Amino acid sequence: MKRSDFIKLSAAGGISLTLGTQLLGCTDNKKQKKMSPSKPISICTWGFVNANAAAADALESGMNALDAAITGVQIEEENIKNTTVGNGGTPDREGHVTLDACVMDHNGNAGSVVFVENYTRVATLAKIVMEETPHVMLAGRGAEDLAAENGFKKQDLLNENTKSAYREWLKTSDYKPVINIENHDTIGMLCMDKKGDISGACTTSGLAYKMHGRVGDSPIIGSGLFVDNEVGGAAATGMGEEIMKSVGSFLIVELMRQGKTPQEACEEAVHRITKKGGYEDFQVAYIAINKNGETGSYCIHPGFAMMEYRDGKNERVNSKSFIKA
Ligand code: SD4
Repeated sequence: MKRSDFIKLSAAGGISLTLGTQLLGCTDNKKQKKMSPSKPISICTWGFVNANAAAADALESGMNALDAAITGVQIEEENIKNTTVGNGGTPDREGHVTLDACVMDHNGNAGSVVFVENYTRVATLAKIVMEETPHVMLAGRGAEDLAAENGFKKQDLLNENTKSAYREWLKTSDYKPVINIENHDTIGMLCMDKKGDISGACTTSGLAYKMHGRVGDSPIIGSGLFVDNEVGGAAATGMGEEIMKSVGSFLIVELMRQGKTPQEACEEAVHRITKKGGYEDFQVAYIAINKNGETGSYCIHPGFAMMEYRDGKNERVNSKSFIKA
């Protein structure tokens, strides 16, 4: 059996790798905090079992944290059923699918692309911006030119499903963010490799039926993703406007630097948003990992979960929420 099949199976509850009392399936954050640090580790937003398994597989075979995170999120970029990322992304109000992504490595290097049409592997493109240009962020046409120069396949990202959903939406053109359904399926991933280095990636098509040209938090270093290898990393999903206004991922890493656990830091970052009020209609969720391998996650509304891989187990961890279920 290939290791990746094994990791997926393990996540599905078919095989238990570790000794002790931990069973497969859902765990809560408290239990996670008690786990002794072990490497490698991979966490990601929502229940992306295959993406996290792909990252875990890569990490276990010795890949560095950045490439493992990109390998993981690429599963969702290629997943036609994910209507918030890559290939299956929902269009904006004008019918254009526009993608955003960023990456950050253990040396503090960062790359980002925004408003990219017709190319799907945007986390990889963000890495190219980071490694092969003197810049951190490229937008629109410039990013697309870079993709073409690097042999990316040009494709129409609007497929039959998203096209017909868009036609349906046009009948009312009603715009209201919906909590926890598929217009919130952005993948942010944080990996700690065998050396203990932390890196991350975040990729999205943004909010469904957003205004043409709108860019959210996901490709913004410090908002959708932030990594400081001395401290840890954080990633976000949900209403980008709120995450950007509080620079959520950077905030979480700085709170961890001051001594908060990943769980405490995620909670504080959510509270910075909820204390302003008006959060009834939108979701924000964070995940974080620190240098000791402790993890945490927190969200406004119930229903968010992260995937966590360590010790051969790929588990769904239901997140605590500010509003109780
Ligand atoms: C955005 N944060 O563009 C993204 C949306 C999201 O799951 O997370 N969707 O605002």
